[in-house]
Amino acid sequence: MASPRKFYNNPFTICIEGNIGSGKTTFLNHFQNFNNATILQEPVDLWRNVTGVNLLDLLYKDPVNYAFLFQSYAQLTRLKLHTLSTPSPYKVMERSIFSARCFLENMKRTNMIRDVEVVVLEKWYDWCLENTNIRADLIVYLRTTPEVVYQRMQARARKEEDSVSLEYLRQIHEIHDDWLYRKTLFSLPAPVMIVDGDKSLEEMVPQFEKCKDRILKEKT
Ligand code: DGT
Repeated sequence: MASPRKFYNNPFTICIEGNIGSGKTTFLNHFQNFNNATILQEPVDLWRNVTGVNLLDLLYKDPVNYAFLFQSYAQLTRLKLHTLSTPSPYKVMERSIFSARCFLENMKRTNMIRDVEVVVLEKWYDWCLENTNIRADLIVYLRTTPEVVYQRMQARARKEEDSVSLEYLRQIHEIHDDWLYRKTLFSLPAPVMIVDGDKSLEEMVPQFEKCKDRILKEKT
């Protein structure tokens, strides 16, 4: 009889962060060849279909009315991934509950969201951090130039992102940089490894190898 599969409640966790279109999904896919890793992509499809309602679309079409709702659902879906047990000792996640704060910060800076909505989301966030098992051991920051990700975003043409401007990508970039590059915004939940996300797909391969080495070093 086959022995029951072991599950890890507290796997070593790597979060891949970066602007919209910075190549997180592609980078994540390199981990398919990394033994013992469970790869968790961002739950964009869940956001696109909340019992038939496309929340991602509503976020961009009508941010004043839907930013809070979107943010609260994104936070929930991310929390579920953080707390998921994995069949392997490494968990590699696209974004994290931490990066949701970058978007919230931008909503605050641009007055897209009411003060009281920010308070509620931050209370949820604090509660989750204190009362659930959210682990992060390494953050990989795919640092990109806003103009480059703007072009990539236009090329992939995700229909919900029609209205996303270069200005918006610049704002999101600055906040990621404040957090992970200048390290002046939020506290860091884990060490940060910076990867040049402007590079081509082929040039990313050695970067990924470096990342693997760093992970093994951090784990020991
Ligand atoms: P990649 O693989 O680097 O190209 O990553 P993307 O662009 O597929 O994934 P991501 O997370 O940067 O963005 C997916 C879409 O969802 C994009 O339109 C931005 C939006 N998004 C993701 N997380 C949040 C969030 O917490 N708040 C808000 N307002 N938007 C978010």
